[in-house]
This record gives sequence, structure tokens and C-alpha cells, in this order.
Amino acid sequence: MESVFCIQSKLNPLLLEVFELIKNRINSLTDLEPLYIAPELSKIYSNLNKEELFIINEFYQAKGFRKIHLEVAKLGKSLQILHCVFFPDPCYELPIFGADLVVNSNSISAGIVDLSPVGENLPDSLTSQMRLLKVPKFTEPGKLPEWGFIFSPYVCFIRPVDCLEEKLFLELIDQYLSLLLSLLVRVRRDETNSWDTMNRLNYQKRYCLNQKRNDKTRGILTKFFGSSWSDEYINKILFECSCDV
Ligand code: BLA
Repeated sequence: MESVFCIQSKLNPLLLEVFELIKNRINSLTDLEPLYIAPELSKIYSNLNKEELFIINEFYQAKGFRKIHLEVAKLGKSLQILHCVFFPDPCYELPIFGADLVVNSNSISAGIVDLSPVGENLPDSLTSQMRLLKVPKFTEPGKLPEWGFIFSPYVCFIRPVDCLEEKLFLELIDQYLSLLLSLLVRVRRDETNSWDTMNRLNYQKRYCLNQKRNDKTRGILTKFFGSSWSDEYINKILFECSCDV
């Protein structure tokens, strides 16, 4: 079976480190279970005109999370992507963890990580912890696109300029995951049909709708797979949110 381990020699070391780090966090979750995903969408591979394309998707469910998606993609010679979203179970007041790492010609062209709110603001206890984090001053911050209002004030969007900044970015991802998982231990579960639960689910839908406006993701997928495949992939795999609680 093709897995990240079989192709790791072809992947950027930072991307692999981020993958390992997130995977370890996922494995620490309570009641972890893999979620079914159609085989033609879990491992996508093609080798056209020496352009090697693969996408490996993993989906899980765990206490506090209705869906965790971890994806590694290599699209042609120069582009590699790590994409990860922890969609919370809306019964819990937990933010959405999202991370995107784009490797272009073996250097990181963009790194984005956030704990995004599922209400007007992040929970107060989380905000006070995030304020205490020593977020490094990266040399090249990115400018968020218009749909970026879905992110929290603590979103980190950068192009790391050297190994030190790459390491610092990796550590930040781990710190955000650590805060998320420590919050999970403290929050109580609300009723499925409570107003708070419904409201948080609506914010998840809004998050997905706006992520779908990312023309860079759509553009890259369309270039390699065509527009109807790309639309279906974005709607069904990356940012599907038709869920009932
Ligand atoms: C940017 N996303 C990008 C870029 C590419 C992709 C090529 C431009 C990088 C650059 O400027 O050098 C491509 N990302 C992908 C592809 C997939 C992917 C093909 O995940 C999946 C197969 N995107 C997310 C998540 C977040 C996110 C979870 O999927 C945030 C938590 C953010 N990506 C994000 C943002 C940008 C980006 C904010 C910058 C967009 C812009 O500058 O307009």
C-alpha cells in the first residue's frame, strides 16, 4: 500500500517533520478512529509525461473532532503540499485547527497555521493562552487574501527565509495543537440540538465556504487534474461541510 513512508525520500524534510508532528498529535487523541474514504480519493497517483502526481489522504474521528484531515501531495517536480484541518465536533467549543505548507522547488513558499474561531471570537481562556505564546517575528509575513477574515487574529502566514524560521514555524504548529488539545480536556459537551452547537456548526460551514474561495488551491488542482475533478475534490474532500450534527 502506498503510504507517506513509501514516498518519504521524495518529500521535503520540513514537510515530513510537520507530517510526523501532526500524526503524533492525532495518535494521542481519545477514541481515535479512521474515517472511511473511497479508495480512489484516498490515494491518488499518476505518472504522466514524467510528471509524478500523488495525493495521500488520511481521515480520522476522535473525541472532540468530527473530522480530521491530513493530506500530503506532490504535484509534478517542484510542488509539494501538506494540508491539515481538525474540524471540531460542534458540540464542543473548540476552534478549527488548520495548517497549509506549500513547498515550491524545495523551498517553503508559504506556511499558514491557525486556530480559527467558530463564533465571533475564540474562547476567552484560549485567547489568554495565545497571548502568552511567544510568536516569533518572521521576516516575510504574507498578506492574507480577502476571504482570510475566517482566521483568528493569531493566524501565522509566512514564507520562512531560513532553517531557523522553518524550525520556528514547525514549533508554532505544535504549540497551536498543544493548546487545542489542552482546551479539549477542559470543555464540556453541549447538547447536539443546542443553540451554541448549531451556531458553531454554521461557523464551520462559513469557514469551508470561504476556504473554497482560495483561487491558488483551485488553480493548482485544476492545472493538474482539470476543473471538474478539482471542483469535486474541493467540495467533497477538502472543504465538505454538509454534515448534520
Ligand atoms: C496558499 N495554497 C496556497 C498556495 C498554493 C496552495 C499553491 C500559494 C502558495 C504561495 O503563495 O506560494 C495550494 N493548498 C494548495 C493545494 C492544497 C492546499 C493544492 O491545501 C490541497 C491539495 N489553505 C488550506 C488551509 C489553510 C489554507 C487549511 O487548505 C489555512 C489554515 C490557507 N493557503 C492558505 C492561504 C493561502 C494559501 C491563506 C494564501 C492565499 C493567497 O495568497 O491568496
